[in-house]
Amino acid sequence: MKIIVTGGAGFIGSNFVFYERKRHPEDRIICVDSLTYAGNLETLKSVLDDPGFRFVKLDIRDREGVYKLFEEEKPDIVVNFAAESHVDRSIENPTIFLETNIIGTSVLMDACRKYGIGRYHQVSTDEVYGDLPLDRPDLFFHEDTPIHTSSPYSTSKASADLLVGAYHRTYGLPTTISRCSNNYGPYQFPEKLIPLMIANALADKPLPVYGEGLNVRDWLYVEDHCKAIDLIIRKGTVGEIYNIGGHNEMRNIDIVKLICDYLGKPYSLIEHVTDRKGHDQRYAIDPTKIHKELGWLPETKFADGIRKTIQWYLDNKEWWENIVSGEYQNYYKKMYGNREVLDGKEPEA
Ligand code: NAD
Ligand code: TDX
Repeated sequence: MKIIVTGGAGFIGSNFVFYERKRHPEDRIICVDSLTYAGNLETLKSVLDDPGFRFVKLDIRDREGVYKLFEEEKPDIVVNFAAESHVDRSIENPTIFLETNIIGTSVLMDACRKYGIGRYHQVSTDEVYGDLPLDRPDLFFHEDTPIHTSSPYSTSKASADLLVGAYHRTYGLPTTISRCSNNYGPYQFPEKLIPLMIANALADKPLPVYGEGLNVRDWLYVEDHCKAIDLIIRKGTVGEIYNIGGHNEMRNIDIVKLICDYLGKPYSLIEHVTDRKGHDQRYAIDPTKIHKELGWLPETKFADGIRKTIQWYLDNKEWWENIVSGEYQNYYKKMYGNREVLDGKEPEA
């Protein structure tokens, strides 16, 4: 089988490429990525010479380029990871989120209609459901929870999901959608909570926690997400949506403290700073459907996953130090320079 994986030079996409090459070496993977600030060819260096792998630098908004590739490769499956993925950036500049996440998705699906496809899979997010209140731990996101977005990022992802549903109903495109909770693991860009805190802690820099840090995220080890997508594209039912999550809810402040503990850094590095605008309170996925229908269960316990992740960042400093020493410095100043430090230092561990 030939599988086009878009966004394969990013965090989850690259982990998916590695998972597929190992799990299904008989399949051919064509990775499409325009290498934005978040894409890194260095990440894919272990597979670049693999005969079952091809890298194509291409923007999913480039209709002509995408059609040409489909004509050449005649893929059986498309898995679309390519996206602008950082909520804070979407608050600064929504336009690119609409262009890549919505228009890009429509270009890919038009190519699937034109050249034919066995499956188009859209990698979506739990953020399309909006948030849950902190004082209702009994509530979870189900596949039929109404879409109710908060940020330009989540709105662009929800719009793409609606478009996928429309292409399925209107044109009969064989689609599936997965909506996953927060991922962590190797190769995550250091703008995201866990790698940002690891990188800052190692440099003894302040750890900027938005507001009180009481917001809750449901963390899943990236390989478990990859395994779920692999099951959906091979065994999932066309037209369906699958929630993916590990029932592993944690408050941001507790994650940051845990990273301090692992690295032997003092909690006094923690700085509570101005909150994210429109900050979602709590995400919590009910993954019953994918468990019952496809037998998926997360395999990596958080204690193991976070240990492996921190160790990966310690062992692969060159990978992220290259990133944080470049353009990222300007991003960091712009994003964090104007955030006020709020009162209240953390007591020592
Ligand atoms: P990422 O930002 O690390 O990677 C995105 C990749 O897409 C990069 O390699 C980038 O170069 C590429 N890309 C961006 N615009 C492109 C374009 N126009 N054409 C071609 N390539 C382009 O993101 P990630 O965290 O790996 O997320 C991957 C997908 O999973 C996204 O669709 C995201 O919405 C979704 N998701 C992420 C999480 C999470 O916790 N990170 C959770 C649920 C869902
Ligand atoms: O410096 C920070 N300080 C902080 O307190 C950063 C970067 C984040 N936070 C908080 C905001 C969130 O409550 O940590 C939490 C996690 O933030 P992010 O890592 O930016 O992730 P989130 O906004 O939850 O979105 C992620 O999960 C869903 C991904 O980035 C999305 O692509 C995915 O769809």
